Amino acid sequence: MEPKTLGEFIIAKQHEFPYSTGELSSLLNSIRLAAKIVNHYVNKAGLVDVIGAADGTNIHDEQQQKLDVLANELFIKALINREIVCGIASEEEKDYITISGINGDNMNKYVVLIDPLDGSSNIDVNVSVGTIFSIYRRISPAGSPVTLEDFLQPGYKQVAAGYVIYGTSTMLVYTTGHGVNGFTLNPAIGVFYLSHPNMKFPPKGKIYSINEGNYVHFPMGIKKYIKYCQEETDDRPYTSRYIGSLVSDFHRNLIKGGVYLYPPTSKHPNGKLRLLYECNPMAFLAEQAGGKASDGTRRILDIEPTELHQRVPFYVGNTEMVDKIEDFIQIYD
Ligand code: P6P
Repeated sequence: MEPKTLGEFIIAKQHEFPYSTGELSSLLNSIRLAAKIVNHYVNKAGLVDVIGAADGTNIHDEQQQKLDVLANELFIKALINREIVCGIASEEEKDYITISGINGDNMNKYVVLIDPLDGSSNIDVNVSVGTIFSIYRRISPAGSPVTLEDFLQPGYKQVAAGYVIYGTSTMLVYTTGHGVNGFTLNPAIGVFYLSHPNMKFPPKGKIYSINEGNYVHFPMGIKKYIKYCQEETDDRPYTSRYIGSLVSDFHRNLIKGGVYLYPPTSKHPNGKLRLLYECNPMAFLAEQAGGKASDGTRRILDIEPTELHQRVPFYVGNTEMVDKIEDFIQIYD
């Protein structure tokens, strides 16, 4: 019988995980739980003042915390409680968090990198936001505390990656290297149902997503690509769609076909997006869905990280659209 819920799916696919001792399944289940809790708070964000004025309970206090700080705490708590993770790196934390386990033996095998609430500035205007996660097996010896090297692994060594999108409906989309599957939350009963099995980019993409407000600061190759997208030909102009929330723009492009670009700008000469907990997980998903992710010259998943919060230029989506961007960068930059 085909698995219908995320829980059933994780169990059914457990045999596909390397070292499948059920730990990765349990880790994915902790992310599932945290996603439901964050969803609850994100959906109430607009009501914070009303709720606070009404009863001022500690929920209000929690609600008053910035939602991304709250999301960070909720995911970290969910991950720590499962005794599987030896370290966590987060967009919200300057340094990585060491988790030595209940008996302090540092025997847990996985590290998780997370952007707990990407695009959170959109919450005030009721635009969808997301959580992005990336999972590796530690490379330092079990029994010793997690090290920075455990987090600075190239993206091709990820064992799982995914995102939660808190939109008109809440979805969890993830891969363990065997394709991409999307699950939609039924909030009435708190269950994620398999709604988008085996997600793939459509063969042709027609959407380009970029903040054209930075146009004057873009490298010449990107300026030329944008004009290429706008040319009147049989398969163009393309459609420009930019939400300002990576998870939302990526998710739409995955379903409809398109490419997301965050090039170098004057404010972010290395690009704005973070390699470890934004670009690598989205790149893993993109490749598993038949797409491509590049920094303009290198495959994102091959980049050897040097810092926890390092930024890279990011182009991700339909393979032939990313190829075209690389061609323009090759010619003009
Ligand atoms: P800009 C959100 O802050 C984010 O990290 C991504 O989710 C989003 O795509 C990008 O930055 C938006 O940046 O400079 O266009 O506002």
